[in-house]
Order: sequence, then C-alpha cells, then structure tokens
Amino acid sequence: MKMDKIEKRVIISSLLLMSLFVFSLLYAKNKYKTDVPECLPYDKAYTEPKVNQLDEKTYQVFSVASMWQFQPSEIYIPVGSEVDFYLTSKDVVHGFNIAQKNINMMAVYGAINKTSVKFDKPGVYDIVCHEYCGVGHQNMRAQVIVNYPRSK
Ligand SMILES: [Cu+2]
Repeated sequence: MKMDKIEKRVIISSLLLMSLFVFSLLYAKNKYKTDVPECLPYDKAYTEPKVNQLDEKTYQVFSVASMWQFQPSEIYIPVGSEVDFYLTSKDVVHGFNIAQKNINMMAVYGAINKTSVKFDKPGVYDIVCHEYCGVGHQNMRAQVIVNYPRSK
C-alpha cells in the first residue's frame, strides 16, 4: 500500500506530538509531585460527610457535594497534615478544586474519587465547585483551615 507523502508526515508529526504530551504529563507529575485522582468502587460509607483523624497529622475527609454546598464545609487541620479526600455527589456532577494545591476532581453521583494532599503551610485553602451545576453554583465552596483555632 502506498501512502501519500503528506499523509505520512501528518501521521508522524501526530505521533511525535502525542509522545511529547505524554512525556510532559509524566514530567509534570514527577516535578510537581501531583497524582492523578483515583476512582474507588462505590461504597455507601463514603456518602456520609465527615472528617476522620487517623493519627496526629493524617486525616480522611469524606466530602459530599450537593446542590449547592460541600459537606463538611470547614475542615480544621494542623500544619503538615496529610489529607485523603474521598469525594462523591448526592445529585448532579460537581467540581472540586483547591487552586492553591493544584487539586481538580469531579464529584459524581454513584462514584467515589480520591486524592491525597499535604498541607505544609498554614492558611485558608478554598475548595470551589468548578463544574456549572445550577443556579447556586457560585455559592458552592468550602474551606480547609490549616493551623487556625476553631471559632466555636
Ligand atoms: Cu456544584
């Protein structure tokens, strides 16, 4: 089979570009220590919003998105904590974005998505919904509060 010269060039450049993209992804994953979120088998246990403290600086957060809130909406942890977020939705698809930590997940009904984040610096980290989910979308936010005492 004879292939057109231009077609051949297009195929070769596409393959080179795809390799470059894959290489960039792997490079960024290592350089910025980012992880691709995991998708866990559905389990009702994760649909109850809560914060579990496993040891001094290890936490599990079962985050439940719904129209139009995240529960829990305030998560207090000490600096240096490692947090595993387990995320699901009660209704439509929502987003889960912690911009300061480069975290971007989707909250999907019937699915559990998981990612781990280490909070090295004190501060208030905003969690926002970044998938348009209805009229209250812009109010959908929560906070991870690192090293600040509870107000109550
Ligand atoms: Cu939302």
